[in-house]
Amino acid sequence: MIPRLEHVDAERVKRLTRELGADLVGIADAAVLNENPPDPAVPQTPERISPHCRSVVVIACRIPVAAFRAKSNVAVQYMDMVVLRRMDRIAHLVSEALERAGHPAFATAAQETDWDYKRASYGRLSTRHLGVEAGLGTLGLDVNILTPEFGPRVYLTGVLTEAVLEPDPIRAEQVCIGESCSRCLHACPADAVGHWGLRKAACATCAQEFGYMTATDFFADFARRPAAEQRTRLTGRQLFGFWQGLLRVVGSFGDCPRCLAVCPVGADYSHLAAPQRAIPERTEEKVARGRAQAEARRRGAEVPGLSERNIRWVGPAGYRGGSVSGRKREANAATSRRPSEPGRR
Ligand code: B12
Ligand code: SF4
Ligand code: SF4
Repeated sequence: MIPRLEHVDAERVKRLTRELGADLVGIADAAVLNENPPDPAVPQTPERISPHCRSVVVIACRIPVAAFRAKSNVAVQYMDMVVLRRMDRIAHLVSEALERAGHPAFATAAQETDWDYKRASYGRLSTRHLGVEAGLGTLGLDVNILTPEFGPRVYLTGVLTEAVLEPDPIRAEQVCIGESCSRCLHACPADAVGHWGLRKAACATCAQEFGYMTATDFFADFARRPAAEQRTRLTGRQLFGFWQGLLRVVGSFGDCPRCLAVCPVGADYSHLAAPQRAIPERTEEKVARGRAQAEARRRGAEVPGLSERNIRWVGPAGYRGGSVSGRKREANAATSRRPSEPGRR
């Protein structure tokens, strides 16, 4: 059943969105999003999708914390898909309610990328940046959006509407603890986490095991093989992976949970502090790199990820850790820092 909105204002729209099951919701002003594209060379802006959009209702749904306590990544991989479907449904219902109340609205595609946007490496909107602009969190060292409630363990989408809704303020404080934590860097199996940046192709080898690049590589190789070898490959693990991906999307993205699992930010981390304390992927070299990055930050060295433009989404006021959630984060960080000392894994 489509829910009804008698009057349309920001508070009512947010209340309805929460009632429909969103864990977090905020409003971003479309004009501000148009003025601040994440990458100006390929502007992911509402006006590029619809010139009539005035506001974006930004919705975040958390990934159940139990999945990160499981023995393998399979639980997170499946939950990712379930959460994304639920989130799309909430966004659709919100857009229907707005439209029936007289304000045209539609939900954006949360996971698709566009071939014309940096050769399919960008979505039409960057939903992380939507989240930051709607005041839900800030980008972390690993460029995930971190929220005080659930850290990075959320997926996000947006409802583009012609309704003029009061926007939420962007956060000036950095939610990420920063270089002194570096747990995402230590845990990354692909060693893709940079200094407020990410090597995406490296990440994709783990996060998209049966993704687009794996599929094109497989078929390019397949075409070169003699018939007997082709027959063997038809019964191999990779084709099975692509089949599962087509069937349930599982495996084509959202495969690697490590930077999400180990991040100590978020009230939900209390369930993860013990099982995620030790980081098996941690190496002395990664720890040293994290320390060098912390030192560079202290010196005020130039860090591209903290450029004048990018700092907007990282939190220009820096990490303060003074809020209630901040104190919790600091306590968690203290727990998590202990095992990072070499020899104490
Ligand atoms: C494509 C994509 C990927 C691909 C990219 C593939 C490729 N080869 O390019 C890869 C495989 C990297 C990927 C991985 C993951 N993804 Co992904 N992905 C997306 C998607 C669909 C589009 C991203 C996009 O448009 N980005 C836009 C650009 C401008 O943003 P950006 O690349 O982050 O760049 C900005 C900064 O990060 C910074 N920056 C980026 N790189 C660098 C490098 C340097 C050196 C510097 C200085 C700065 C810098 O500059 C930009 C301006 O601020 C989004 C959904 C969406 N529509 O937004 C999900 C999304 C970002 N992914 C998500 C998730 C959860 C993941 C994974 C955890 C995997 C998983 N388990 O699902 C990992 C996380 C990796 C990480 N630490 O960031 C969530 C993020 C949720 C969150 N809490 O942040 C999103 C938002 C999906 C969703 N709908 O919720 N993803
Ligand atoms: S998703 Fe995995 S491979 Fe990608 S940055 Fe996070 S930990 Fe690294
Ligand atoms: S693990 Fe630590 S450094 Fe990485 S994003 Fe989370 S708080 Fe920031």
